[in-house]
Amino acid sequence: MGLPRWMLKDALSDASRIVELAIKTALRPDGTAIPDAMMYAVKGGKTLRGFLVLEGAKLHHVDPNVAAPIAGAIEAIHAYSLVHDDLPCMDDDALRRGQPTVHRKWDEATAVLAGDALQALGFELIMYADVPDRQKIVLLHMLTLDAGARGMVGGQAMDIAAETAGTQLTLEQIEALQAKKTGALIEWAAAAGPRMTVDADEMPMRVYGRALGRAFQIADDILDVEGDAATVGKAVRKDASAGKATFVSLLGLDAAKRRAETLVEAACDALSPYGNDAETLRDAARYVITRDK
Ligand code: GRG
Repeated sequence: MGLPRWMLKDALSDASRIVELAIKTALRPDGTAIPDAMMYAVKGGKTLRGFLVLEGAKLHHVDPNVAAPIAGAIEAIHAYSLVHDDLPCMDDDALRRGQPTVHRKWDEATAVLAGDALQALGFELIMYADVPDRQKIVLLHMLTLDAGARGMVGGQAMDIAAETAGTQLTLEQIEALQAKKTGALIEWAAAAGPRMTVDADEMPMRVYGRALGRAFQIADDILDVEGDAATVGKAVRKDASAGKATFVSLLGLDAAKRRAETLVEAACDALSPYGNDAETLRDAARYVITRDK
């Protein structure tokens, strides 16, 4: 079942090209390192979130040129989160996407500022999308919630608090943390397509995005155990060495894999109102748990 793998690969590399162009177009050289550091931080990822925006838009008959700034927006916010997550005061990582992290290539101040500017750019890019004003406000409002203290930042803060708490999190607590830290942006990206149009039902894509986000995070935990740093493009075995509770440490590898598979089935089922038109999104869900980086 499913489409040939090259079709998904092509869709992901198209998404990278579209996202990079949308971001490059909005940047202006200013004699500082910030625009270059921002562009550097955007490049080299899988562009899963940008792809979800573009594919969701296609499913709702929204022109890719209209969706491009919105795909750029979510990847700019995602890139900012990675730049800040890699800082010495957070995860202190030297490698991201197989390249030196922004604070290693430039310096900490540049990484903080490039991350700040990428976050602002995410909101700016939504303003450029040629969608009805009401839809723009919904997209912006939901992004403030999903990226901020009630979403990704809140999840990151819970994660940091858990590291120093002395007691390990339960499975339910890990799920709640991850729903914010990783899940919120993925769900936003999946819901963006229907939100660009006036009367589409956003629920199927939200349910898909929520299940996909949960599967994605379990796959990330599995990659931390089974992955190879050169392929993953960042340090691995970090969870175990930090003594961190994850799906893998609490459930074991096999049960974690089964859980991820069940979530992928749920994600695919949520797309049934779209029939065969959603096959690329179903492939993306399967890819999320079989990826090696
Ligand atoms: C610093 C505010 C702030 C938030 C950081 C998302 C996040 C919150 C931290 C990243 C830590 C991490 C590795 C989380 C696991 C899931 C995740 C977001 C992985 C990276 O996403 P991919 O695999 O990355 O889509 P690419 O490089 O492909 O874009």
